[in-house]
Amino acid sequence: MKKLTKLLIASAIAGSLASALAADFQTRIIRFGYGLAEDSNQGRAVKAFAQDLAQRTGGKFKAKGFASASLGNDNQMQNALLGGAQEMTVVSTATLVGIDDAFGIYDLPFLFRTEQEADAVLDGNFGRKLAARLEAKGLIGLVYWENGFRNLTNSKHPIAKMEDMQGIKLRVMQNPVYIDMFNSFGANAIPLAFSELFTALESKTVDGQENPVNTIQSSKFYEVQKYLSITKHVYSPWIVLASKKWWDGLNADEKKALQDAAVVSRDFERKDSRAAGAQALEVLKQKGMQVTVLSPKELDRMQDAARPAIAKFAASGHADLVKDLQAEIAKVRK
Ligand code: TK8
Repeated sequence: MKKLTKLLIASAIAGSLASALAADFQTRIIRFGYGLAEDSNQGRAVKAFAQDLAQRTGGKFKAKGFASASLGNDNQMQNALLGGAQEMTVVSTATLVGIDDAFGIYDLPFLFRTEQEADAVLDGNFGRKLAARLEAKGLIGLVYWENGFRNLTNSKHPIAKMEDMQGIKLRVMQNPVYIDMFNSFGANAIPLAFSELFTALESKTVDGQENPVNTIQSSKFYEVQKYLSITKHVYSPWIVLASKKWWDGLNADEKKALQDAAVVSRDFERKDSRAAGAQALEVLKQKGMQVTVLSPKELDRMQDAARPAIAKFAASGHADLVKDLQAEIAKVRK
């Protein structure tokens, strides 16, 4: 290598090191709680976030993951963030309705057809505007991760059509859109925190639940659920949150490092979740689950049955929001 090139490279490295050093980072411990097992797409992405953040801050920011709702379920963690007792979490957007009921919007059935549509809307104006509403409530919405398309499991019998849901006690998230949707399908919807779900399935307090295949695998629901129905009734996002109380005490460099690491974790998580999701169905079959794929005709019938749930959500002060979202989806579909 020529001397000059060497010199230029050396000074470029020194330059970027200098700017990393010039950035102002305090030593910070970040308690990052989440609901799924450490060995899950959520757990892997929390690790990726912590690693990237440590690198960016010269080791000053230490994010520590707390798996399996050990700091509390989604709602409890949101409250801990509001009070400043916990710095970060990742929760289902559906569980935010207690703080801002507009977050029921993503749970309207059969909105998104592909992950790419969801990415475009969530990362675009619509998703960012909705996340920004949380700031006034005391939460900083950093990025959306993929929970994924939700499917149905139960321990009673195969569900191949809507009528098969009659009388099934089905756990849903603590969110009125889910309760209305599954009641309109004919199931008996029972809201329950995710952290109590395995035990409820095991003790047959509930017969079934609905979640993406990744979660059915990482939460070992195949041990207590025989039948899996591929319905993809909702594309479910997770949202990475920081406590505003804590956030307000950070300087601009620190906030930027968190935002940038969150984006890196988002891209990692979506890729990882999609790769894992492609394998999960085979794994679940090997574990003994019996898989039924619902026909497009049955899914259309479910979509029709759920229309009143959508109308009810729109009528509860969210008509414009529903219109905005439908317009955004139409735009990305073109
Ligand atoms: C994990 C939950 C979970 C969600 C649910 O804490 O509750 O069913 O899908 O991922 O957020």
